[in-house]
Amino acid sequence: MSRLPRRSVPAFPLLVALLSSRAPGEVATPIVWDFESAKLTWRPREDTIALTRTEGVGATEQSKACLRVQGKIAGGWNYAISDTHPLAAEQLYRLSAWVRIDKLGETSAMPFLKCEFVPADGKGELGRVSTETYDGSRLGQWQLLAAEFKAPAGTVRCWVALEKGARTPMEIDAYLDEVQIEEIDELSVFDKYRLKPTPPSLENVRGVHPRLYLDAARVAALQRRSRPLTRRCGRRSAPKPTARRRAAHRPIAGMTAGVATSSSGSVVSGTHCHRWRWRTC
Ligand SMILES: [Ca+2]
Repeated sequence: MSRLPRRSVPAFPLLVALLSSRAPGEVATPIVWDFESAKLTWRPREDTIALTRTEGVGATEQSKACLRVQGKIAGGWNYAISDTHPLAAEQLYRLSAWVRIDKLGETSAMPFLKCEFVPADGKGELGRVSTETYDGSRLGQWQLLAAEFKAPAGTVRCWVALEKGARTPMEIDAYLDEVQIEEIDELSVFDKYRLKPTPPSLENVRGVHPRLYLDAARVAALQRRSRPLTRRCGRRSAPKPTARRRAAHRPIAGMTAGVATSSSGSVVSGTHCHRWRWRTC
């Protein structure tokens, strides 16, 4: 009779890990719902919504078919949802989809796509990420909706949905095409706000905390600028420090002595907040 090993190794997780491992530099195959195949893997959230694979209508030149989403729905968050697919935790992805909305109910919100993250046991919530909403000023036009994200820790699978935007009754007649989730190396959102080129004045202070700009001379200059405003309000000096005002202008928690800025951007010096000059006027 053979003896069992002291510590048995779970075979299924090991098999999944081996199958999902990729060579360095190898790009994962994107998850694509292009609706070119007759097999439909999406389903409506309620029976009052009809999903129809429609040929001859496509968002791109290569597309020969797409998914029509049509009907009224009484509740829930989604018009239609996809099947689930594997997704790697803590990997960067880009979700994109072409959407064309021909008709919306008068009280219907602008739809968008979302990706829902699923844990290994399928229970609980890991969260979700949404694309921007469809631009209602361009009804009847194909629009590319997208979102970039990092799959949260614990993510094993995901599914995608065409979202209503609220749980109230809504009506829609729309088309969906080329829905895709692809791996990316970095989030492009940071490039959107990056100055090209960076002005020399900012380059000189790269890595310096903004609060360090506030030296005594800078604070004095800001104080001088605030005085004319108090005079215009007919108040030349600080209001009498009533108990209510003292409570409202108590030192900000965590502030150290010296000069700093509050979370709202007000200039703070020592233990006195100069925000009262604006608020009392
Ligand atoms: Ca297509």
